[in-house]
Amino acid sequence: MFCFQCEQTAGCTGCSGSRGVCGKGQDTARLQDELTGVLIGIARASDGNEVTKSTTEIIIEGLFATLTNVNFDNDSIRELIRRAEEEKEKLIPKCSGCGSPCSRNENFDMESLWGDNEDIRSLKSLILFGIRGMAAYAYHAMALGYEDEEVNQFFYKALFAVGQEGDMEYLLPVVMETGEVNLKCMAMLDRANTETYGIPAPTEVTFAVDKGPFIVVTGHDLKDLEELLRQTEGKGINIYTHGEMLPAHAYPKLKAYSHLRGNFGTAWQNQQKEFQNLPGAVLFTTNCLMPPMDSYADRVFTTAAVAYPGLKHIHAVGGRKDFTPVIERALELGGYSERTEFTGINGGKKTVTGFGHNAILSAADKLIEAVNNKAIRHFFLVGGCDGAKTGRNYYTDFVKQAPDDTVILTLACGKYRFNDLDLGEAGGLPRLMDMGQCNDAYGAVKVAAALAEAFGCQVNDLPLTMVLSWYEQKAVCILLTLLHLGIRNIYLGPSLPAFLSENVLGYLVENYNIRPISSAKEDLKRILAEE
Ligand code: SF4
Ligand code: SF3
Repeated sequence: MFCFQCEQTAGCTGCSGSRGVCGKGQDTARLQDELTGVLIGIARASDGNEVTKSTTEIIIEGLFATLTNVNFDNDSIRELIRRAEEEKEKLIPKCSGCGSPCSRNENFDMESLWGDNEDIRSLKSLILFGIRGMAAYAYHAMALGYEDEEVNQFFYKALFAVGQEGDMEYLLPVVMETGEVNLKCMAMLDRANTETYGIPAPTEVTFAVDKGPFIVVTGHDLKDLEELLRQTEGKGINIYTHGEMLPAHAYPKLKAYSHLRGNFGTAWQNQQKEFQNLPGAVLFTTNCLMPPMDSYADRVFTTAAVAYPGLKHIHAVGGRKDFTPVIERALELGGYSERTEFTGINGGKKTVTGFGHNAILSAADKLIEAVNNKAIRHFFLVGGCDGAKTGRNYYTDFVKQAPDDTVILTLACGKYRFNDLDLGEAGGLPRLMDMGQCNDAYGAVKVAAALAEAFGCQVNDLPLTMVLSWYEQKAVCILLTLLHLGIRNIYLGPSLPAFLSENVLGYLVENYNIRPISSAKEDLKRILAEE
């Protein structure tokens, strides 16, 4: 196997041998490559042939399934391969009986990509990993009935490019277009979430678990959470968010369920510790799933693109999901016998979420005034993924050491490093504002654009610095979106992606001044000195 798509890749170069650092086995990695190869085959076969809704669905599902920490289950990947082959066959029925094959519609062999010239491999990886992340967002929007033809068409274009012989001149524009289209995709998901569940508003969320049966829901899919809330109503079961599901508390239509009680646990990499002997059931709607330990595997359920051998999967039948097995397991386990307090990483008992772009921009006047009268000196967007590697305490240190006249905007699961801290206020505004999930990077872009307009400058001239942490492929598409918008001086950590070749990294540094993080103290000093 060869895989280097995530930040924890072995030796900062690539996972090989029998198992990746994430626990993905070589057989699974090979099947994921095979699936990607068929998806490229579909993109090739779509040239001149009309695709249907089901063709695009398998592309989106197939890409999502290959994201880090989503699908470890060979049988379900084989089923995706079967469905993908079937869709391809529908596009090119004549080819199956052809006596002189031209290889134009063949599946792609991913080995040829992994063994390619390192710059080509790097650019193609940026495209492929970027669309894997984007597919996750398109999938959530699709679940709520939202689609965008331009986004859908781009999946074919990008997959085609990955399978195509091409130089930097051909591939670089596709890399940048991935960022551009991902912005549209995140905007679509923002519309889907807010039109379905209302505009998020700042909401306090506690880390305690009440007495009695409960279910912990993790991942990014609000539709699955809503369905579970509906099915557990009046059953004496409480629901707790976990990981990236935390911002769900801020949506009016989800908050309206009184049994959506609080948040359990922190970011994904702590799950093996936090779920030990948990007296409740856990539902994974997306990444990040870690191989479950025996002490809790019998209470973990997966749905949608997530799968792991031996874990019970909740399938959609006729567009509906029946969560009865999860509910029954939660009732069997019974929960804690009394209210049990937990804390965040820094000992805090609660957090506040729900500072989406609407909430922040509704306080725009206050914010502008605070900047003008120097009550707020600088904004930091400290956002992105969390992860297991040491060195990520940089982000906690950074937030703790940021001066009192600075404001921290945050999003995604990396915020668990500091979201239980009480940072007080600056200019009458909270100094720490949680904008939501990783896809709410769209909101951060909107806020930055609105501030630039208000101050009559470019986003790069604002007193705003992005300090990002990456782990998986959603962070890749978000980074590409920021680059597409021309945002410079991004601080990126905890380490740089293994799939950036020296030349490609050189290009990004030269054109966007991407900077690897150093120490919180040094970086803060440098950023504030450059103001
Ligand atoms: Fe390794 Fe990450 Fe790939 Fe898993 S997803 S095999 S940890 S590079
Ligand atoms: Fe986290 Fe896995 Fe990326 Fe949506 S849940 S941000 S790592």
